[in-house]
Amino acid sequence: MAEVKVGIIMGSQSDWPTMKLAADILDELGVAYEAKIVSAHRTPDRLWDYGKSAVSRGLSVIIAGAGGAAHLPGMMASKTRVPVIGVPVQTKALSGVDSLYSIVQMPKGFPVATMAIGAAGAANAGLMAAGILATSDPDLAARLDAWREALSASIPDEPQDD
Ligand code: RP5
Repeated sequence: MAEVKVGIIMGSQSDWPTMKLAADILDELGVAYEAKIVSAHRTPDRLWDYGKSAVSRGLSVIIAGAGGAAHLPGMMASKTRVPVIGVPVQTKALSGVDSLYSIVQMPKGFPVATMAIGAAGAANAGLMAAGILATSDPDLAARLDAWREALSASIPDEPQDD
C-alpha cells in the first residue's frame, strides 16, 4: 500500500461532491490520499489534532475545502507547515465568493494556495498537489506530463456545430 502523502479535508459531508473532484484527479495520477471531514467550527479539536500530527504522519500536502465562513484552510495553515491548498466551495447564498474571500486573504506568515471557486478549483487542487509531489517523484512527474499532454491533445483545432 502506497504511503499517504496527500490529505484531503473538508468542512462538511456537503463539500464532498466538490472535493471528490480533487480525489478523482489523484486517483487518475496514482497518488495515494486520505479524505476526512474536519470542520473548523463543528470539530475544532479534530482540526487541531490533524494539523498537529500532519508532519509526523508524513503528509506532504493538504487540500482543504470549505464553504461560506471557510476558516478550515487558513486555520490548518496556522497549525502546520505542510503546504495547504485551499478550495473555496461554491455556496448557494453567495455563489462561493464568501468562501473565496474567507480563504484567500491570509495574513503574512501563513499562506494558503487558493484555487478557483468550485469544481475547477477542486480539480486544480489535485493537480497542484500532484505537481508538488512530482518535484521529488520522477514516475509521478512522467504520469503528470502524460496527463497534461492528453488534455492538450483532446482540444480540437476548430470549433464544431453541435
Ligand atoms: C462549511 O459550511 C462547510 O465547509 C460547508 O461548505 C458549509 C455548509 O455545511 P453544511 O451545513 O452543509 O454541513 O463549514
